[in-house]
Amino acid sequence: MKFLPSLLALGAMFDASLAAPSSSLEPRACTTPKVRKNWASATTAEKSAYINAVKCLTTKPSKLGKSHKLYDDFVWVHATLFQQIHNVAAFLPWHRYFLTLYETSLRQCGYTGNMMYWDWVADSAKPSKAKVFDPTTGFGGNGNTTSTVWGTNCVLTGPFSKSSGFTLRYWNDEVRPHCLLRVFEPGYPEYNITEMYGDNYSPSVMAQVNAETTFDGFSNYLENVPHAAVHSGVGNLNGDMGPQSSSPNDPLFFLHHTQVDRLWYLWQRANPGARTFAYGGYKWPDYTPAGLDDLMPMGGLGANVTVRTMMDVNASNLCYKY
Ligand SMILES: *[C@@H]1O[C@H](CO)[C@@H](O)[C@H](O)[C@H]1NC(C)=O
Ligand SMILES: *[C@@H]1O[C@H](CO)[C@@H](O)[C@H](O)[C@H]1NC(C)=O
Ligand SMILES: *[C@@H]1O[C@H](CO)[C@@H](O)[C@H](O)[C@H]1NC(C)=O
Ligand SMILES: *[C@@H]1O[C@H](CO)[C@@H](O)[C@H](O)[C@H]1NC(C)=O
Ligand SMILES: [Cu+2]
Repeated sequence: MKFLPSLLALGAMFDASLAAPSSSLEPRACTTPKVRKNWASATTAEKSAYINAVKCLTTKPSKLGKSHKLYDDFVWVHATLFQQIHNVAAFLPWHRYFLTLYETSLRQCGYTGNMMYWDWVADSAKPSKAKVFDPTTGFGGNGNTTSTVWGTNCVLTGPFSKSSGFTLRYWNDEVRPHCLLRVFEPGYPEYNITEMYGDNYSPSVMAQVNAETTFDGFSNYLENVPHAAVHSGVGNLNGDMGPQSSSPNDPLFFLHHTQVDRLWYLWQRANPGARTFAYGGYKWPDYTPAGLDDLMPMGGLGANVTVRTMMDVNASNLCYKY
């Protein structure tokens, strides 16, 4: 293998010759980060622009060349990669990347705003009253909970209601067309179960999550307690937001995950020197230690990128703030 060093040297020279001195090839600095807003404080016009762009995704062709719409690409990729991206170190950076690809698709549908988040910590005492569930300016409310048969709990109000004609193609990774399904957890005070499991994402729980000082500790706590409780609280077993690999079926998924991303960002910013590139835990499929140079698969929705590229939201490829 004597030839290796010289080949590597040649490669380096070749790279140097490609890097033209023109400053136009330099990545642009992130001088004006895009601001991701709280849904609850967005204007009615901003909310309707966002919702119209989501509906537009359901009319555009698949980027994966599949016989479903662009919206379904996001559901499909999340469902098929599910085990690779949950309960592993890449949970937070993978979903950060997924959100940016979704935001790019919304912009291709004419949306000029940024992703918005649902601050469920603020709404944890009475989640069902959250503005995201508003029947006219939000994502509609609960499903019809008359029956417990799968497929009957259709959302009755708002832009994604059954009567709006909004339909979804997948349930987990199977083709099972259905209306948008939600089954809010009603809460059972006698069993200490709060409405939509809100006590799992209260300010006091979030204070405990934020007190974690390692990436691994923070990520696992955030994923398994507040993040999981919001999924179950909105969807339960028969709703799209429940513990389903197809949970991006519910357009609220993306506001939920923008909040998860924001909580990570706030944790990073609480100690940027130590935490911006703090990463650790285990990776799929062998559960060996994870690292910043691990590649994250995106199922063809975007290039496979390293974890490192998703750590700093102030880098030119992300360039946003909360
Ligand atoms: C973000 O990047 C810009 C340009 O590189 C820099 O001026 C600014 O200080 C950075 N902000 C933070 C919060 O790191
Ligand atoms: C709710 O579901 C029940 C049973 O599936 C059905 O009979 C009823 O018409 C539904 N209600 C509405 C408002 O769609
Ligand atoms: C509910 O919580 C209270 C206070 O923590 C506790 O005393 C009670 O035993 C709990 N009830 C049930 C059914 O778990
Ligand atoms: C991305 O990674 C997956 C495996 O994780 C691989 O099958 C696929 O070919 C890669 N795609 C690209 C464009 O490199
Ligand atoms: Cu997920």
